[in-house]
Amino acid sequence: MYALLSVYDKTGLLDLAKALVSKGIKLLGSGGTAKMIREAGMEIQDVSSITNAPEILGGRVKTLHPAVHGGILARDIPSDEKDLVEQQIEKIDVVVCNLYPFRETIAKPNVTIPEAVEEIDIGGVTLLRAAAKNHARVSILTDPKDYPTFAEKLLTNSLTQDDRNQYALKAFASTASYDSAITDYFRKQYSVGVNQMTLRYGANPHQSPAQAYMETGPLPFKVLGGSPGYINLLDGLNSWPLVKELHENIGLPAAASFKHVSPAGAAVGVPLSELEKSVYFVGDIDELTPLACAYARARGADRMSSFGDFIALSSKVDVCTARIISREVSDGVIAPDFEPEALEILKKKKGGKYCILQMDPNYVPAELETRQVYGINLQQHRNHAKIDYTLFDKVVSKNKELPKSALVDLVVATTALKFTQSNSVCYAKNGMVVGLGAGQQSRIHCNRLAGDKADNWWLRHHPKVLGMQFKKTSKRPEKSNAIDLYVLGAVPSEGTEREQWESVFETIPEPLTNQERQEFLASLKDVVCASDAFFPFPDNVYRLSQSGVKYIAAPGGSVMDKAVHDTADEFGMVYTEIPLRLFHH
Ligand code: 93A
Repeated sequence: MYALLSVYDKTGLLDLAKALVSKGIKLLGSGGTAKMIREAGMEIQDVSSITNAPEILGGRVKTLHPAVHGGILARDIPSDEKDLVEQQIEKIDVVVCNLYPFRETIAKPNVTIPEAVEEIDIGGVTLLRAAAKNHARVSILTDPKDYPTFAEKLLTNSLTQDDRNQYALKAFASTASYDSAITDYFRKQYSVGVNQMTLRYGANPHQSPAQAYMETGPLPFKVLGGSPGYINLLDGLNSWPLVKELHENIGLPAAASFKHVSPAGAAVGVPLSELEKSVYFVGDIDELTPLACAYARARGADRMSSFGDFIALSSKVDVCTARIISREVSDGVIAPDFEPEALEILKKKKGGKYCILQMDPNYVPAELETRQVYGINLQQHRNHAKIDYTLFDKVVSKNKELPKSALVDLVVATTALKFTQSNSVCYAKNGMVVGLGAGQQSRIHCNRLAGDKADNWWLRHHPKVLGMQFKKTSKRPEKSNAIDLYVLGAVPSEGTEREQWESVFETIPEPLTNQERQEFLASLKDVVCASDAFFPFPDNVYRLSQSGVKYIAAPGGSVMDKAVHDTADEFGMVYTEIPLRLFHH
């Protein structure tokens, strides 16, 4: 019986060798390993004595030989036995191997590619793989921590097939992670900007290094301007499929305005009335393209949240859309293509640092997605649920009338939820998100947040808001802020905040009375609401009724489903039960 030992890390080697020898196992070793064991007074043959070939190429070829791999890979079957006899090869039952320190080498400062290359282990990986493949017979030890228990089991004749299975698994994992370290290194050497992109830092400035990369093939986007950060990519890669799916499923260009991996707004290119144009701060633009309509709506829904957004656009960016973007505070944009003049406009933003990503519209991500949390891999099938009109076929309320416009809004709201941090509830109208509650632990809190945002959105259509006289010098964010405080009824009656609020106006607006607010809110009608999971109690329906919601889409499954549906019936609402839960994290 033979054991082959070839280790870079020689920890525990001598004790293990002693155990093997005392069990009557003959030892074979590669150069340095054999030398150490021999010097400790134990008998060991050089690998070259069975290969009849010396180590060559400065050690690059030590154990790569049929006499070694035949001895490891042979099964206990007649044809393999016959081959071994013919070739005069002895079976090897134990392989002990760990690899050249590639990771440690590349971690050193200023290491050169030739230095790194020399640390790529070939023969050792082959030993590990061959022995792991033949674990039905061979024990493969790669972790010095396993030596003592192995020795113990060997000496007490208690080594089992399960032990060999576990050793093999460890060996496979060790070659896999070794290979991924090598791939990671060469991606950074040879494929910067193609397969790999180094990021300034991760979610926070103290989280570095950080990178984006593909396991195989190129990244599906090109950077046309700026340099994306980690959160930009999280936003971009969540908002892109949102607009892509909206465009595909509704047939209109779509836009999304993302902040912290949830939409602040999302919309399809439904034309804007003159009134809507002024609510969304685009009243000065005569002709809006469908894509510009989509972005004006996405950005206009919740201007406070959209400040510094990451934008996704489903079609080629035109000059009109680029002009709207150019005057807003924004971090970046992802789109399938850009008209040359539009690109020039965007490239001038943020002193040339505006992040512009061109997405490959034909890119299809892998079916399985894996992420790591606290060092643990979590894997799932990606959420490939299609959100089109047919999703809303099951109407459980008495009122079953679903006009086309409500269906469009249901697709918008539900698709937005698919890419919103849960829990989430979304109100939509006129092809756009008008209120979105994201990332709340309680559904009713989510719903209230979404409803309050929808109210805020609607109050911004009030004649008193539209008639506001701002100073020419007032900036767009200042106006958004002032309007927000005004419609919320949160403008203080005195003090510095009051003075600051007043300072943006040419003429100080009369306050919006409570009665005016209530009367105007009562005129909000035909709003759609979607929820990423069931409404557990009727309280949610009461909240919906206060913001003009008429159409609901939510999955069923609550013990209170009937009570929830009955409450919707009280308000004459149309309640569609969708067969999908849409949690997203
Ligand atoms: O350069 S190699 O890839 N060529 C080989 O044929 C080979 N066989 C074993 N490196 C090879 N090894 C590695 O040598 C082992 O993985 C181990 O890390 C190291 C042990 O060398 P030594 O016994 O000379 O210290």
